[in-house]
Amino acid sequence: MSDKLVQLVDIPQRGDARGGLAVAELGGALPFLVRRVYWIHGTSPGVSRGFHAHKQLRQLCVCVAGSVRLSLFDGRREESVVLDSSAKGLLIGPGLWREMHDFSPGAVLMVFANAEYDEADYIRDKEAFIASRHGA
Ligand code: T46
Repeated sequence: MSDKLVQLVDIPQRGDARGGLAVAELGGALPFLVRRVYWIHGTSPGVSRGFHAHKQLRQLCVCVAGSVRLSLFDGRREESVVLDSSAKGLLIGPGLWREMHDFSPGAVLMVFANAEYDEADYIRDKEAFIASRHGA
């Protein structure tokens, strides 16, 4: 079994001579029912985003244009994953501090989530997040 904090999954490619077509389907790349989709775009060079954890939310992140680096932290270990292909998705479960860095010009990060937006699901204080992970 993998000890990775997050899981990279293949997004099936169904393109042909006309161009690309990528599919995220329940039971395929998507292991949960999607209740919300949002996309992050137009992030200025040098700007980082995220800096929070989710208590319950599950997400599949696909960089459909350009590239971005995601940093994940479980309170002890940190992992960094560069997303630069619409053929790869990053599954992020709850309880991980996430930051997004190094957006390329024109980058678009599409996020499929298993719940509606709920600010109460966010932990935006890193010290509080670390304390919660260490049972404090
Ligand atoms: C995450 C990373 C990967 C809404 O009103 N509805 C929404 O569905 C979302 C996602 C955000 N918002 C509001 C809340 C804030 O006032 O939009 C504003 C920006 O959200 P936030 O600062 O959380 O955005 P990011 O880019 O730091 O983080 C986002 C997601 O919020 C978050 O779930 O895991 O992308």
